[in-house]
Amino acid sequence: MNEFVDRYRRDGFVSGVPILSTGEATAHRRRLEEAEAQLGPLHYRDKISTLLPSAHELATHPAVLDVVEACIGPDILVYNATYIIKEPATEAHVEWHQDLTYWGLADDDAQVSMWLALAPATEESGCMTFLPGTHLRGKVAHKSGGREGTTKTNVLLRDQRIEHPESEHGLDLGRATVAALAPGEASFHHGWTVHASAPNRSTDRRIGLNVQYVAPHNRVDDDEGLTALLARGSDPYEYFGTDPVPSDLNDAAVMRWEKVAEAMKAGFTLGTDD
Ligand SMILES: O=C(O)CCC(=O)C(=O)O
Repeated sequence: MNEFVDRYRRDGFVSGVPILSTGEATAHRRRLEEAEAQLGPLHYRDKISTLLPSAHELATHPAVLDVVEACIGPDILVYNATYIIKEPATEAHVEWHQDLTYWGLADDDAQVSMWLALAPATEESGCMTFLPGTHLRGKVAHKSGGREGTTKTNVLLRDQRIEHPESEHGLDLGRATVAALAPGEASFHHGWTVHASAPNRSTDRRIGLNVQYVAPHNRVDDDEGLTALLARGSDPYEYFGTDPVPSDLNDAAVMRWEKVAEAMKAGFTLGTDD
């Protein structure tokens, strides 16, 4: 554990952390794909761990929470969870960015993002690539939108990106580290760590569950209506409302999820590019 956390603190990310066996990862993939058959596409849908028991189990998995605890302390809230899925041979990719740009959090270090592979995440299938040490630099100016007339292939909601990372921002892409993950392995990254991912050129889907954790003392500016789930420890602050725990997958559960996800989206509109 210490070795993982030392790497996290030094580089702003750690990858290849074993969480599930291959068989367990395959079983969770199957459960996701059954849910997709019932509900339609589930790529990049906020708060999915409030709807699907499989996502909830993974977001609160003890082996995940042990790493999260070592990064942000013993009190842990699940703030958001989304599957990020790249279909085979598609152009979907993620441009260089920092997660925290748009979050408006009070304590930048009291958060961490986990990405758990449920299918092979390789260089070919478009795994994540990180720029080590960039978490220490703080915010780099982003652009969002503003590319009229082109089909949006950047997965990120607002097409946000760090444009011209080397010439304008002095980032050294030669130091980029490819973080391949076998099914069942996870990476953890700090919200200021600059990262990206390329399109999936493989013949399989690339599927990851991305979960964002915050410590309860952390809060989002103007956090009216935001919710989270206490996964470990205690929350004496109660800045966040309480997320539901998933049970049966029925119409009422879907409606409840949609409402919670809507409130989450409102929180994400706070930040600015610069
Ligand atoms: O799934 C990907 O390729 C990118 C994910 C990402 O940007 C993140 O987890 O912050």
